[in-house]
Order: sequence, then C-alpha cells, then structure tokens
Amino acid sequence: MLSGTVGRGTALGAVLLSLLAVPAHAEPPAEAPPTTPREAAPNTTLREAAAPNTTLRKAAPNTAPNAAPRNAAAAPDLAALRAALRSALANGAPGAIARVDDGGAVHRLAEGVADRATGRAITADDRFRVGSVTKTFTAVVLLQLVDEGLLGLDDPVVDHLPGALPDRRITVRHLLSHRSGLYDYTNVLFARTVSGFEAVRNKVFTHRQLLDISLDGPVTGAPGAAYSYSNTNFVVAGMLIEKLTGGSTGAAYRKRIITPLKLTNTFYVHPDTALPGRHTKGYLTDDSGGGLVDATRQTASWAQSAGAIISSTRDLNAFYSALLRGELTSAAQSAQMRRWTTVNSTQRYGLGLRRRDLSCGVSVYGHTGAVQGYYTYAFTSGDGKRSLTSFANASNSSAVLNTLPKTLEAAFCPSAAAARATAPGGRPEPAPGEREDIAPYPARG
Ligand code: REY
Repeated sequence: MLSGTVGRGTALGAVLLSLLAVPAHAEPPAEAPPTTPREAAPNTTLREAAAPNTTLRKAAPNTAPNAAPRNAAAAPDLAALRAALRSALANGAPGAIARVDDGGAVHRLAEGVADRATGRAITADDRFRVGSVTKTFTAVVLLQLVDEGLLGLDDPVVDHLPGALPDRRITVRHLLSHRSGLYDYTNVLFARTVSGFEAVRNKVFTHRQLLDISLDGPVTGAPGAAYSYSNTNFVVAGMLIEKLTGGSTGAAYRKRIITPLKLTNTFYVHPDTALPGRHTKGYLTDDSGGGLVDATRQTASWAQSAGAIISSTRDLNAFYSALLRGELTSAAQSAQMRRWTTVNSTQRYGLGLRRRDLSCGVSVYGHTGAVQGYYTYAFTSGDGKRSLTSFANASNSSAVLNTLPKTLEAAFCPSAAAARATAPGGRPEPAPGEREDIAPYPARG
C-alpha cells in the first residue's frame, strides 16, 4: 500500500486496511506452528536439491501483506528526499545519495563528496559497503537451502554444526530472527570506536574466531525468548552455508543471487581491502564527535556473512524488488521470511528482513547497514514495485543516522513527508520506542 493519503488512524485508512486480505500490521506469532523440519520444503528430490540455483523464480502472484495497485501510489517526494540528504550533510556526512526505482521510473539524487581529499562529487552510482544489508543475502541463501531440503528452519543448529554452540535448543530460525540469545561480539570489538576499528582493519578472522568472542560473553536470553540484534547470528548462518554448500559464502551469494539478478555492482571480496571500481570513501566519526577517519580500506572480516558485501543503490533496489516479488525463494520461504518479531513500536524483524511501519500507514521491507564509514538504508514496498536505497558516507553518528529515516518517508509517504519538509532542522532523536535499531547504536552524535 503506497498511497500517501491513507493515514494510520484515519477513517479512510481504516476502511482500506480492512479491505486488504491480510492487515498491514497483522502480527503473526514469531514462532512457527509445530511443523516437521522439512515440511516447508517443496517437493524436490535430493538430486534436484543439489543442483545450483542459478535461475530465478517467476514473480509470484502478489500476496504481499500491504500490496496495492500501482496507481494508488503518490509519486515519491524528491524535494523531501533531497532535503533529507542535505540534512545528513548538515549533520556531518561528507556525502549522501539516494535512488528510487518506481515501476519504470528511476530517480537518482546525490549531495556532497565521495572523497574529502580530492573533493570528487559523490554520485548515486558509486559503490559502497552495505553492512548488514548483507544479512538479507545470507538469509536468502539459507532459505534457498531450506527450499532444497538441505535443512529446516526449526532444526537445531548443532544438528548441522556439531559442537558449534553450547545450547542445542538454538534453531536456524532463532539465528535468522535474532532470537538465539547469542551475544553480539561487536560489543567487544568496538567498545572503543576508532582504536577498535584500527585493531581489526587488516585482520582476517575465521567465523569460528568471531563466534568464540561471542561465546566468551553473556547470553542475552534463552533461545527463542526475545529479539536481540546480534551479528553473531549471521556469522553462524555463514558457517551453515559453508557447511551445507561445501563452498564459501561469497560463492553462494554469486551463484544464487548476484549472477541470476545480474547485480554487476555487487561484490564479496573478503578478505581484500579495496572496493572494486568507482566507489565512495567512508568516514568513521570519532566517539568525541570530532574528527573523521577514512575507513574505506578494511578487510571487513569482522563482518563477513553478517555485513561484508559491497554494492550500489541500483543493485540493492533490484535485489529487494526481486525478493519482494518472490523471485528468490519459494512462496513458502517468502512467507517464513515475513513472520515478524517486534523490535519496537515502528519496527519488526522477520528472517534477515526488516519491516518499517511509516507515518502514513505504509510498511516497507529491507534492511539497514552500518560498517565503519558507511550507513545504508535499503527498503522496498510490499509489492516490490517501489524501492529506495539511501546512503551516507559517515558512521558512528546518531545525528547522521537520524536523518536517513526521513528518506523512507519521502519515498513512501510523500504527502506526509512534504508536510515535514518545511520544518526547520534535522530529525530529532527518535522517541525511545522508535529508536533506529542499527547495531550497535552510536555512542553520541
Ligand atoms: C559495528 C560498529 C556496527 C560500527 C555493526 N554493523 O554491528 C553491522 C550492521 C554489520 O548492523 C561503528 N560503531 C560505526 C562503533 C561504536 O564502533 N562504538 O558506527 O561505524 O550493519
């Protein structure tokens, strides 16, 4: 549902919402009803399952919870989008970009510089580190492996990785929905921002080493009990991919997503430190709020299957659009991906997929990402027809971070965004129940 005129709480909105087959904000239980582990897999033979999935599924009939006829949507508010990018710059980001793919129309916006040393202007086509947007790629690969019958979402992880985790109650579903209770090792690595980063910039970790840092820390809860965002979950997901495919996670991304979708700006170069081709530099904000550190070159080995992909606005829009159209997994796994766990009043988490409930009653689906120097927001409408990727080449700054949700409002809630575009200043700190869930939250502005 893209109409900017359908406001949550309005009579018209209530009527339209009630007409939809599935309410936009229905809250199915996070836990699956009891199923046998293989039940969700389609009828594939094991021989078929072993074949690499290099072809795409046909777009599924539109069953997205808040899909609406395309003509119901008001056009994205490009002035509000540009104002949001400018407010990222006013709050300290050297550059900010956005791209909206809207049916056939493409809108590219860019403000500021890609490189503070040379002054090169940033472009909406520059490549960047996408951080945790990688988690959706990882979840898609695992869900394809579920489709192929190689594992079940409710399988204990240790059935596939014997001895890897101390608690055999942790399931694959718990990992992908951040409900395992596994401690986020980045809390240890990046307790101090710049020195923590410099200590890992050129380091190459195994998945096991990252998991061991987590296991030295406290669990955050019992398996399945509560949402607690943790990179550790997607490191273990990467271990599962490597065990089940017999290859690297990078190879799985390429074979199953990057090549079939022709994502020519998307790379997994770990542990190389350079971004291929034209890219923007990334600037890490010191905890004192002062200096910016050029963090572009790094192995991103601390992130791997939790956050090491490099991509572009075009490719992320193409990826999420294909995902929401049902081209990357079976309908059964697509539905599993959209079983929501509550994050806060406006945010939900599925399986490697975020849902944001915007001010006009529209929900959008995608992910956020934060690696040193790079903040990304990539979200798509429920029917996959309108996609936005917005990005700033700065991180560890709540002031910059809090400007980026305004790009979602501009793209998907145009009339609401227009009303706010004239309001002076940047977005204030979000209310406690609406705080940006982008881990770990920056120490200060
Ligand atoms: C890691 C620290 C952020 C970033 C993180 N990113 O977990 C994953 C994600 C892949 O969710 C760093 N912050 C910053 C600090 C805070 O060092 N002391 O903001 O660049 O995308």
